[in-house]
Amino acid sequence: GHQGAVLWFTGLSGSGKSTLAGAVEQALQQQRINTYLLDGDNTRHGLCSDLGFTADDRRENIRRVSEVAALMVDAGLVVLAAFISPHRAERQAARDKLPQGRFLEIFVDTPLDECERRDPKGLYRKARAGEIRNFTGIDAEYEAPDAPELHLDGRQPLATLVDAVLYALRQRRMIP
Ligand code: GGZ
Repeated sequence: GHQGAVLWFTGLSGSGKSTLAGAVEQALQQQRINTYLLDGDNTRHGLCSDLGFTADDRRENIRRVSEVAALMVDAGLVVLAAFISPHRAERQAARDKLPQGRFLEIFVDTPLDECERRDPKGLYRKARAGEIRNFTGIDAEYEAPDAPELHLDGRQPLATLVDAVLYALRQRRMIP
């Protein structure tokens, strides 16, 4: 059987990383692979409910979720983690918590103007209006990955993106 691993999706709000992670999870489950999807929706209400969006809070957010991800990998799960995770140092720290080759960094690279055009929750509009502070891409930094295992153009169709992730996993023998 397969071993656990972390698929770490990073990108701007609205880049499509959670949607992609969810679609990849479905494909893995169809292959009977045990998975868990971690994202802001299931961590920021509980484990990280005391944290906001300052740079320090984001660092602590990513530190906690990466510790949880490492525990889940110990349990044999393929963890799909979809967080903006705007700082290189915390993504590197998440990687360093896992055995070699068990961490796949996936940069869902959707340009800011496209994310803003999508604006599914109206957050970019609020950030531009000054109603939300520290918004990634507007008045908070996003450090793009230098050397992700996978650098995807987030404007491609979802099915194309899913196939690219599955191909990378097979190539690395992370899945059969
Ligand atoms: C960025 C924010 C902010 C600010 C609320 N900046 O598109 P969404 O709504 O559903 O996903 C975003 C989510 C980001 O949480 P993460 O835990 O992934 O962030 S980090 O990794 O940086 O800790 C967005 C919403 O929360 N959101 N305020 N100021 N995104």
